[in-house]
Amino acid sequence: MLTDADREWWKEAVVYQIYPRSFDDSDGDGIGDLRGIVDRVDYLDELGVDVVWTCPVYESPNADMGYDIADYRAIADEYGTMADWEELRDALHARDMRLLMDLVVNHTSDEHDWFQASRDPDAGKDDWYVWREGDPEEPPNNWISLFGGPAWTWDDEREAWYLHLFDEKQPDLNWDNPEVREAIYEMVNFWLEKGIDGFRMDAISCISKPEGLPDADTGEDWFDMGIYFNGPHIHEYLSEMADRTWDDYDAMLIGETPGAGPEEAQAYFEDGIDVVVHFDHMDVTYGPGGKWSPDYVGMDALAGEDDTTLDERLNTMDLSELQAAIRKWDEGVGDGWNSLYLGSHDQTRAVSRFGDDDEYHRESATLLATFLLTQRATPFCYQGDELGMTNADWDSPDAIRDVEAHGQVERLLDEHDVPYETVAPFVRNRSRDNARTPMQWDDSEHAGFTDGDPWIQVNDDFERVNAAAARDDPESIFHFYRSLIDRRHADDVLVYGETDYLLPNDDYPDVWAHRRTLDGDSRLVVLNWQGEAVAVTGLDGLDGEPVVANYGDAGRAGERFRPYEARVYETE
Ligand code: TEU
Repeated sequence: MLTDADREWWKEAVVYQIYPRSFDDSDGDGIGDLRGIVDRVDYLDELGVDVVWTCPVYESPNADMGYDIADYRAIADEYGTMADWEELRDALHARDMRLLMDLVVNHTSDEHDWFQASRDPDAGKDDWYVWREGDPEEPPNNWISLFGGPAWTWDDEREAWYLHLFDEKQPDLNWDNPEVREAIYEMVNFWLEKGIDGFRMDAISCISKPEGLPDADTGEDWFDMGIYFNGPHIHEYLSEMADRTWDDYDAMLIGETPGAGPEEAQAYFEDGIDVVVHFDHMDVTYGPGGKWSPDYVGMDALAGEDDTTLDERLNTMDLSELQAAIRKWDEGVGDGWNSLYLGSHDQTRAVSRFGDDDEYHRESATLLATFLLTQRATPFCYQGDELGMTNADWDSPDAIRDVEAHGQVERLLDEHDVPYETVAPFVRNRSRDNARTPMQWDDSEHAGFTDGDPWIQVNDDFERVNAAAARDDPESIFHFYRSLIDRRHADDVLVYGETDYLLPNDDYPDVWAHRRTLDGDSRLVVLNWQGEAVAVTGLDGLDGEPVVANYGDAGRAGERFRPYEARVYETE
């Protein structure tokens, strides 16, 4: 029985993620900004989302596009002013939406005052980062940065190594130092007092480092989970932070917790984190070698195959693996709560990856919407996914903006003696830049994103895929999202119901079906996740009229499902 005590606003919310740099540019410098978001608040309201999470807009040299923060309390000039931020907060609050921002505290920029002071052993901050003395030719251990290359950089000024799990311009803070923690709590309280409604805690599982910084197990799988994540003091520090900061507020805390499984997540929930963000369902399209390994497709194939075949091969997915990942978290979440996303600023475009962005663009994008919005997890919609934005072409390495893609492409070209064109299809299906091309507002120049030169290329398909066209077309992906968001808001079964996983099975490897049940009421969700029609027999409840369907005609009943057909039924 669902009681009021079970309810939480952040469980019932739909989150919309904004990458400010690429959302809307109000002043013609080619970079999206806060005023641009203010101008689009009505769009967000029309879509019906409840929470807006913006990626970093703090002062930053942008080595990692704002995830390298130089001043936590200042808005970068290119994004506007603190007054603009306050206006955005007020505009959202006036429409009953909440505003979250990234809290990036595993590392700062190397240009942050704290790091600059830390380079000088006499400036009183020598222990604020993870420094090691030693031989300038030999890093303190074998750790590798998540962006490729060693995780250590030698600093000539201090004559010591500093650790960076990400880019060399993102030195890791030393959380073992109480002064560092204190400074972070003060900064968090600064934003809470300003009326922020919560945080998405970036790479939060990385903040506590293992005692003695032992070598990682760099066998074939260099990404040694045990070493990088969930360190020995993580829960001590997080519960201390909760106690000193957000425990006094009704804030939503989203923990980005790479390397944590559902069991580990229980401890994060106890620390006061409301929802966790995991990556298991993202891994299903990567192949055994991981995101940036071309091995399972093969370098020769990359050079030889046509683009469409390559796009398919690089996004091959076993639906049962996807279900296993979702199910593992749904069944393992315990008293906690999951989030669910299909796209983010760190991923390629959902419809290109999990759907068919060509022949079945609308059908597969709306199938993905149905998947996203009918699970027991707070759904996150990434900007542009509600329009079915697609992966772009990256014909020249000069078009690449992302530090990860640059690093990994350099490594690939080094390791395999091939020209850039060979790896370009791989970039198209892996680079985070795909999610960062400008939001497509209309079919005017630069997709209506800017009057200037966009900081990153606009996707070629903007004349077809854009918000103005989508708002005009009642059958659009946008309106499908909008009405499904409405439905979720009105239906406790879709938010709180328990899930039974029905398909895929051996007979239907490409059909997804699940049933949500709450207090005797249930919803059946069936998704034909393939470009072929299929007759699905043996599922109870397909005879009636679906309450959600992505094919608008009378044929949307019974056992026959057309390519990427998605339906939801109310069943007993
Ligand atoms: O990402 C943390 C993280 O685990 C990344 O390695 C992520 O898996 C990777 O981007 C996938 O390719 C967060 C932010 O979301 C990301 O944008 C930042 O670059 C990173 O932290 C460093 O702050």
